[in-house]
Amino acid sequence: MLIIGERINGMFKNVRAAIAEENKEVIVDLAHRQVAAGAHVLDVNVGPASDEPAQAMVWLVETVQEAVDVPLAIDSAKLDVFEPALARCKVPPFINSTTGAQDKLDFFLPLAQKYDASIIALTIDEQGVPSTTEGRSEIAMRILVAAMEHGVPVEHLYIDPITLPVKAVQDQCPRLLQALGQFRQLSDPPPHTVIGLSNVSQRAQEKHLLDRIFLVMCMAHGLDSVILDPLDKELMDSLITAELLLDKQLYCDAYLEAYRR
Ligand code: THG
Repeated sequence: MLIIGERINGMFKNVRAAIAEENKEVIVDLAHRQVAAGAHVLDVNVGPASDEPAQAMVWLVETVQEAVDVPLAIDSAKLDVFEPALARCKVPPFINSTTGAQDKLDFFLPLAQKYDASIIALTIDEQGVPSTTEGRSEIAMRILVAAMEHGVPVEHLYIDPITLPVKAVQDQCPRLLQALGQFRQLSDPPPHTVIGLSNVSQRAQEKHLLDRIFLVMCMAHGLDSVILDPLDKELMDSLITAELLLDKQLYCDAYLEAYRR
């Protein structure tokens, strides 16, 4: 399971303040703690409130790279944020994210190719988020074909079926699970799959329980990468246990400890 740490995101108040004040300490601490807790990749997002997002992202990228040497996932809704940030990454990064819309694919796939980046692709297109599983698979297939045409290998492609809050759209949860299964049938080898796990529990009271259970359900449907809070120890214990029960780790009584070592 590829673990992408979500905590360096301007959506969090302390991170938003740290970016505004260029306070490196908060960012460096979050980078160290997430990697120590098991993150393989760190997502970096300046948040929707930044007025100079491209500049803020460059600062974040440089600050995080002073602390840790894991790959970064450049996470932004604004196109002009990407190239300056990607150009400063010391190890091949992740682009988070393109969609299946043609103009986005035309913009992001050449960038992924140029920077040897992995790319997360949301199954959304000009018409928005499809409500059916088949709609998600169709867009995923279009993304897969476009990636091949641009010389982006399938190993670098992470399809994201888009996780919506259970509180708002409950029926999307089983559809997402179904979509994860279908994405594995698209090619051989199949593209990776990824979700932003915490989306499912947004504004819900039982946030941690929802995150844990949904993660395990997704893993059972083939999810092989996830954006989550690695500082949530019970969540990480659930992830490690699910890997064990899916026969991805060798059993021993002290498997939690063994995994962390
Ligand atoms: N897919 C992809 N990238 C993504 C997402 C996705 N990036 C952003 C997001 N979704 C994943 N990251 C987060 C980070 C925080 C939260 C959710 C997803 C979150 N924060 C709490 C909240 O809003 O309730 C707490 C905020 C706070 O404490 O201030 O839930 O789906 N590819």
